Amino acid sequence: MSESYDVGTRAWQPDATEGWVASEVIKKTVDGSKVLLEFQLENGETKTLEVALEALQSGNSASLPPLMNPTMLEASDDLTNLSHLNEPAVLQAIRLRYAQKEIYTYSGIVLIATNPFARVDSLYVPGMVQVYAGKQRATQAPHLFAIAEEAFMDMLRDGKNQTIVVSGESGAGKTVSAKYIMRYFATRESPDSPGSRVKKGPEAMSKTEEAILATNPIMEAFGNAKTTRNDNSSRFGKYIEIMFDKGTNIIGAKIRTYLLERSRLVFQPLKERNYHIFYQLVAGVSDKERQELGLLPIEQFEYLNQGNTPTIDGVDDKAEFVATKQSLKTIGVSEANQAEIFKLLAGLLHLGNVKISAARNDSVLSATEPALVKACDILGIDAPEFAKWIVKKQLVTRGEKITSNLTQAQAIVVRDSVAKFIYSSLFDWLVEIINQSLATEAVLNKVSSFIGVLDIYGFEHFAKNSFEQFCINYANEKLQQEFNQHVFKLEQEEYLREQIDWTFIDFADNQPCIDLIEGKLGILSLLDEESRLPMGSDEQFVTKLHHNYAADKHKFYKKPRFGKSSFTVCHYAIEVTYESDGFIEKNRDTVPDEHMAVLRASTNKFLGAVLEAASAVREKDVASASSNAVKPVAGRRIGVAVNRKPTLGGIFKSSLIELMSTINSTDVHYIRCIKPNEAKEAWKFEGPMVLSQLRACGVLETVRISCAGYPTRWTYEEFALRYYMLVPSSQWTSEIRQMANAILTKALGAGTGKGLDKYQLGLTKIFFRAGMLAFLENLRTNRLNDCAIMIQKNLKAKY
Ligand code: AD9
Ligand code: MG
Repeated sequence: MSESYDVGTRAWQPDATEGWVASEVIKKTVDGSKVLLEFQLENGETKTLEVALEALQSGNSASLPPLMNPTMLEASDDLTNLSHLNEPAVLQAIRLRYAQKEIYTYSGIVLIATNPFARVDSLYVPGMVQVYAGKQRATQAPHLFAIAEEAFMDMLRDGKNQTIVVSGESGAGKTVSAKYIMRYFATRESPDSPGSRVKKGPEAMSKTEEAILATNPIMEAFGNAKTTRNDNSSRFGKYIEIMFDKGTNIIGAKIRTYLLERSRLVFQPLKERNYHIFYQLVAGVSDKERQELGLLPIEQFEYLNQGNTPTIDGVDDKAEFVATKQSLKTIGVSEANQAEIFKLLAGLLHLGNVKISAARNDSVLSATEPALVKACDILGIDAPEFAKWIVKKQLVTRGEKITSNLTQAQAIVVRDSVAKFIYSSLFDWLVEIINQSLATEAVLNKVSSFIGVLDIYGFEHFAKNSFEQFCINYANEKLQQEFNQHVFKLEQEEYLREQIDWTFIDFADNQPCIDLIEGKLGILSLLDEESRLPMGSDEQFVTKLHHNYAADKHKFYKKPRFGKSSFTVCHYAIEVTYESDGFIEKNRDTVPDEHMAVLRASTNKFLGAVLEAASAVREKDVASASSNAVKPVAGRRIGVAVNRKPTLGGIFKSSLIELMSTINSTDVHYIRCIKPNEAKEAWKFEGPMVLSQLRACGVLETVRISCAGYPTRWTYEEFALRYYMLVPSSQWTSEIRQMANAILTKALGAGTGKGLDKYQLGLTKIFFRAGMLAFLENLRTNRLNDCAIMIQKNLKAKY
């Protein structure tokens, strides 16, 4: 067997730059109980390895290099077909396929999509929808259309709602994939409609389908921005339900969004930008509007120039503005309302330019400061009152009002908090408008089932990780748990159905890590507690965390060796250390009451409507947040002025719980997007980077799960047809099971007691352990070679 590492055996050696490098055994020397293996590496190096004979025989040595697959399997379009299911083999399959410009590969039920960073037009031409419509997944090359089709067919067959979860790190291709999926549904003809399965072109789409597709440019203009990792990075999570009626016509859609990055509005790191819409606005308005809104060049707006990159290569903000306006029109936002939106945006830009000066420890802001006047004018708010509450704060203690001065830095924080609040309200309002237009009462009454597409930020691990990464990684823990349970359930259900002998195995459940974050005494609950103290601070928060979980009190928590202000969570993908700096402020996410009063008194009716819609959305969130509320910990003293406003962490938690319950009530399909290189270069594949993503998105974990079970399965017929030559022709029979048994006995020693740990006989299929397929293939190749030699000999003897 190849596990004995005989000469010629191919195996993987670790490599710092490539991840792994191929090698072959060129010499094997047995010396008593020791074996010396000599490898020739593909990169020209050689390597020797000494192992115990016993370890080699049992295959139980961690030091043995992982085996390579037979060449015919190496670039398999489904990883679960690989016989040796180890990390390097998985990586090799994806790498080889990518080199052949095949960006899609299955890993069982999961579709892995490796970003080409180049247009692959042939993959998405309208005719491609035809190729996948109405076909079984296994009959076509891997594609996201196949996953979309499968969801569609499942919905049709079972009448059940479906979800397609698209995940991956920033720039991996989630949003592009999600858009292609939406387009697939919009351009696929419903089965009971006459004519071809694919509509002729965009003109054949219904108004509703057009409107659904129009939500993409809108959401991207307001929620996407250039970051260093992606020129069009989504700064929010999105779940869109595409609604179908009984006849499987698309009749509407509903969008839910998660945690828009608020800080970007007021701060952008170097080489990054604010939300696209601002640059579109400045580039695209008419001269008249520019005059009215007092729009300055981008360089002169504080909120737009911090990243020092006003433009994006290959993007024409002016043209994009036209497209955004067109899309707004398509979903029913009138030009008058559009003008109101742009006015608000201009107001925010002026707000960012308000100069607050310092006088000793206090801040100073005159009600006649030009940018302030302009901003207040546009927003319809009272300038003196607004200016006052930017430089002062009011505390109410025992019925008494005490006003104190803010420092310059504090005043800027307050100014920015108002701007962030207005922008996130505008974003919520937009989502609400989209939903009002696409999920009307009439639609909701008619909807029979939906397919949800989740485009949500993947696991994040940077040099510095903050509150946003904490929330994002928390979301990924929840999704990972759902994924693991799903994969396990499916796997074990098949074993049950086939009635094979199987003890249910455990998997690395991440529930304890989720408990650490969202549990009764979890990190979010301690964060809320600290956020509600008037004097709550980031340092105190971390001290409490250390006190509660450090020193081995919690398996998934660590106190970092250096720095008092950080804490480490052991996530399923990797350990992440979070800097507590800003956690409290971001979690509170509040605007001072005095400012709320000023805003509510605005004469700008549109602003009033935006705030109202946003507060309705918030109230809904709060209602569900308090039903999952983090209750104050009994016996703990909570500060005097306990503030019961919902926190961002609390709202995020309840929206996640709601999302998970939606997803759990649907059938789930998975697409894992992989970013193959950091530089966003076309067709470049960096092994270590891909490996770490495969690990983070759970592909390697599922591979591990498969290895623990019986990953290869053949029907009796498939098996007999492929391997009949392994038994003498005297044993050949058309009785398929008997035939299969004969082969198994001959090849794998069934009946000798050794068989069971290699395979099991199910009702309709034979289940093989990992490695068995490669072994059988080897036997088959040898047998065929022998035959060929024999035939040649016979021929020679004859002639
Ligand atoms: V983020 O978490 O929102 O920052 P995404 O959404 O995962 O990220 P996105 O879909 O925006 O990434 O893709 C990034 C870029 O990769 C795109 O702008 C395209 O230039 C490129 N891309 C992604 N998928 C494909 C594809 N299937 N074909 C060609 C692609 N290019
Ligand atoms: Mg995206």
